[in-house]
Amino acid sequence: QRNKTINFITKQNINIFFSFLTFFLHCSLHGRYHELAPHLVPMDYTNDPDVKIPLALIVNMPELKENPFRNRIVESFSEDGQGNLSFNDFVDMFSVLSEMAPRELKAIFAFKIYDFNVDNYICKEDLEKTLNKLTKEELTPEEVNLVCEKAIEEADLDGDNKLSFADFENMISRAPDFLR
Ligand SMILES: [Ca+2]
Ligand SMILES: [Ca+2]
Repeated sequence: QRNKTINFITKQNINIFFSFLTFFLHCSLHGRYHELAPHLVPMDYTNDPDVKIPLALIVNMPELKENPFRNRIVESFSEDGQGNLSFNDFVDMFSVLSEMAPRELKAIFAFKIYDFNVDNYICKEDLEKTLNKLTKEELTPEEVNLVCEKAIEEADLDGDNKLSFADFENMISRAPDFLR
């Protein structure tokens, strides 16, 4: 019996299993995508229609509704940069937000989310916005200022006073829970 089980777990079978898993994930996500905007999203996706759902509808999903970064999250996955999500963008977003996503991928999107002014750096203003969202503006401006200055000082490896992706990776490697 045991040998039979081991024989069944061949590489090919594992690949088939994952294609099925991906297929089912796509089907269930397509259902969710359709529900968000039944008037925009057709049920039939065989011809890959050029459909996008606006940010305002996506941020109301239960997974995002309570998240202080919901707008930034959706904007980061929006290929057109306006916050509209195609079905592919939508699938990408769910894949990265899932527990199973690789750490590196989560880091890339976390960086995009915190880079509010989209200049590929996290500067002090970006960090201030981040902190204000996380603390629901419970800190005084002086406290926010101090925390952000300190965080940049700690993580800024090349001393240009802002965080590149390399600096950012350095920062989160020292705080293993950060990406959650
Ligand atoms: Ca920035
Ligand atoms: Ca730097």
